[in-house]
Amino acid sequence: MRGDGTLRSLRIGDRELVLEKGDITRHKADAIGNAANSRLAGGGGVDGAIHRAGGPAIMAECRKIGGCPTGQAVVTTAGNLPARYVIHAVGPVWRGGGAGEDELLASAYRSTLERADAHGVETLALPSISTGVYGFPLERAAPIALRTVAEHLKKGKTSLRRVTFVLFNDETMAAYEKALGKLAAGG
Ligand code: AR6
Repeated sequence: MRGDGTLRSLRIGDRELVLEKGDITRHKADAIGNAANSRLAGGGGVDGAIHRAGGPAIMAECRKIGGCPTGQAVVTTAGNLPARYVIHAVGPVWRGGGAGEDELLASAYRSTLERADAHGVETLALPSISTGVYGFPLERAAPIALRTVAEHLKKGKTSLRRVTFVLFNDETMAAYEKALGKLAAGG
């Protein structure tokens, strides 16, 4: 814990939850998460960056799969990226908070973690789902994201050894550091 109550990594048994600032397309992990849309049609933000860096093989598989409901995730190849898989999660569009957004966001992360386990993934990188184009408030999304991953890492049966949130800008990094500090303090 730092003096201001923020934190960059948390050990959970022999597993680890880490925060890092950067571009997820450059991150080396067995799998990286994507913040996709339910048509798996590509778009802007991290989704656009992943398809640009990974090449057309990812979209070819997305087309075959056809779509993914909000709160769920699907797995494709990672194409030219330095990962084996991309796990495309569909977070909720923010509609003011009364439309089940919190639970849908937690569900998108849970589904991603379950898919990772199903593929024997040991190291997973995740973006901050829904907090860009989809408008989910960062201060509300960060504790949900971290709590959901921490709960999963506490489970006896998971292949995951390290989950790293790769956060694109200072604002996002600060919100997650604050939320991780609170989580570690039991909040
Ligand atoms: N690495 C890591 N994080 C990134 C990167 C990157 N290269 N690029 C952006 N981010 P967003 P959403 C951050 O908008 O809100 C797309 O069009 C960004 O700063 O990518 O779930 C999809 O096709 C933010 O913190 O995803 C959907 O239609 C976070 O990634 C829609 O946007 C998520 O922002 C999904 O919206």
